[in-house]
Amino acid sequence: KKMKEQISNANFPRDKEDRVYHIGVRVGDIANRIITVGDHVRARKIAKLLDSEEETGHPIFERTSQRGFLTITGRYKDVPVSIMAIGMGNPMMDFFVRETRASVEGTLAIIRFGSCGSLSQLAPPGAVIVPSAGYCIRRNIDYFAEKPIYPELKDKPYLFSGNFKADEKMTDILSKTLESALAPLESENDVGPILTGGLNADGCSFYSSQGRFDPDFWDDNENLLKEIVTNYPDTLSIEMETSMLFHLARCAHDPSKPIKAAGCMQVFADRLANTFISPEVVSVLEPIVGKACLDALIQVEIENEMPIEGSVWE
Ligand code: R1P
Ligand code: URA
Repeated sequence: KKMKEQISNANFPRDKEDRVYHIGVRVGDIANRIITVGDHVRARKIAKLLDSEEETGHPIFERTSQRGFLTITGRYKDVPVSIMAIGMGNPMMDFFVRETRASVEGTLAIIRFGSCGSLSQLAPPGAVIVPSAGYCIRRNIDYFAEKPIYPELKDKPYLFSGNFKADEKMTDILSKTLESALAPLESENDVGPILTGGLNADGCSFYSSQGRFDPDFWDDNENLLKEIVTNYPDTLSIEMETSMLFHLARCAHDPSKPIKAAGCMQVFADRLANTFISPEVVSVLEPIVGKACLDALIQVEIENEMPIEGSVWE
């Protein structure tokens, strides 16, 4: 039987070859410019747009970790980029951002390309939202506990965080790139519009903390969508990772290693009209948005991009 590899350093675990524990990569495997998505299928579709190995003379790096993180690194229009699928939710975003930060030198420019629910009539399924900031809505499990350790936390079933900003310049580049990519399609397909500048909410669940009703559980979330509008009337989108990305970008405090982050989400669920996007619209929209994300990503100014060497590039 194959022995599991020895891991060193319980504080920030890595294997013998220096790969971080959950995403399974090491320095040289990830580019400074990254597109992150939830699902592997979307990541692989975007990866088809990378320059081919024949064109570049460099292999495209690909690794799926035991924990399901997928990293694909290559070049797009000659610029090194990575496409990373991370799964769902704030904890996965935390694994991705921290372990990626530990595996790349210099500035990180990260664009999240996700899907979301819409809380605005201006953003039906097929629209794309480019938020300028985001906050988190967390289920307050103390509200549901018989004996909370802190009784003062017992009165609210859901807690709202403050706002965290996206990188302004990156958001502007992304928005413009999306506008010009989608404009030719908007009249004939159910795609668009692009909405830039509202707020994104990350729920800690797809269900209770996004105001979905589930008869099998005690959730006390009947007023949650109204509370969102009261607390943050500019909210356009609700999903599960983008605000966490903005939050962690703010908390990356080494000035020589900043994280610049922006996000765009295709609207899958209209939470006001209770409708969902069709697969046909996704198949038109997703490749266009994916390409626009790559085109935006390579325009971002990066002061200290890693030299193109290391395991991926040899
Ligand atoms: C839920 O269906 C998932 O879809 C959204 C949410 O944030 C959550 O991860 O994004 P992705 O399509 O990128 O996964
Ligand atoms: N992703 C979410 O998290 N929520 C939605 O409603 C749709 C996609």
